[in-house]
Amino acid sequence: MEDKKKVIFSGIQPSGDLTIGNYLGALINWSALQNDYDSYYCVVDLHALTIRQEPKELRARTLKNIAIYVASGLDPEKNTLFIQSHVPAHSEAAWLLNCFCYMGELGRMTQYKDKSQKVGESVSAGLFTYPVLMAADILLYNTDLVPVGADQKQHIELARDLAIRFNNLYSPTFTIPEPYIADTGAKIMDLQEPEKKMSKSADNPNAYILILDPPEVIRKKISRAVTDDLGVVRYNEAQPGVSNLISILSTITNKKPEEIVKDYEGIGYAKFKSDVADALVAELQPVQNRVKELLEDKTYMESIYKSGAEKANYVANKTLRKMQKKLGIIPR
Ligand code: ATP
Ligand code: LTN
Repeated sequence: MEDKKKVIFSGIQPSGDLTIGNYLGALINWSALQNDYDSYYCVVDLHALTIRQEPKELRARTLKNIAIYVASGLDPEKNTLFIQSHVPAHSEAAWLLNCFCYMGELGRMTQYKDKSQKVGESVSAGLFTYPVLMAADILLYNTDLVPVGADQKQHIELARDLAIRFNNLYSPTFTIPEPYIADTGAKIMDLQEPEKKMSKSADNPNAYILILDPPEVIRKKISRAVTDDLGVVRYNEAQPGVSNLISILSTITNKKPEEIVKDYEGIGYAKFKSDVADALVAELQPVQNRVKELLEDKTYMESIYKSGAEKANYVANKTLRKMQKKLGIIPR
């Protein structure tokens, strides 16, 4: 019997090593959902190409990310884990959707505005149409829910708008996806400039902690994290650095920020920071050990992403054929 579980789709770009922002804002939420949904999790290598990549590093990181997905708790038997470029329907559907997306819509995307500012003159057309490829990723699987960090909400709105536009112009083709944004850990901030989101492509390595950072590096980065001179552990806008460390601890321990604030009444930043570092190390060490084991087992890794791609291709091609048929493209 076909089960009627709702469909989840999400992805992370292999554009840099994954940070605790990716882990606490995305991966642990994904694992919590795996028994109740039909889930597709993708390493979006084509999205990473919107910024220049070193081919050797892109290859290594794509595999490392699959290993991190599994090590963070995603069971390859329960979830479809695959590499975006292994499912050509994503590129084909993105072209079709490009023909329905307005320049104005893409120009309003804040991620594009931020990233294109950084790149300057040499900003690629790929970076501009990035959200259309993302819409294709999502819509091909009849996705109901897209678990992402808060920064991705605008892209999902666009995927919804494109789906509605296509459905109205032709006939119902796509499920309209909803963003799924967890309350805690939804946005982990940069450790040096806590007004900014922690990002794997930041220039200063002290700004982020990588999932695979060794314990001593994690401790050093937390001890150097920017705080303030108020000296009290409180969760509020006036103390973005401290509040970010509270969010991190809160997500790992499943305690509410207010409880943590209470726990640290009268206790200084040094002890607080060292507890945050200990919690992170304890959380990440088993993940790191498992990643190492997985990367040594090439055959198993290959079996994961190949069987994932097989299933994904089947579902994605069905949707792509529907789109093509409605648009007047002659079947192959
Ligand atoms: P980049 O720095 O290359 O733009 P990124 O680190 O923001 O990338 P993405 O690949 O864009 O990572 O995002 C993957 C997922 O991780 C998304 O769901 C995103 O919202 C989430 N995510 C990334 N950074 C954070 C963060 N600091 N806090 C919470 N979630 C995050
Ligand atoms: N743009 C996303 C990564 C991404 C994605 C997706 C997320 C690409 N395709 C489809 C969810 C669904 C980001 O997090 N930067």
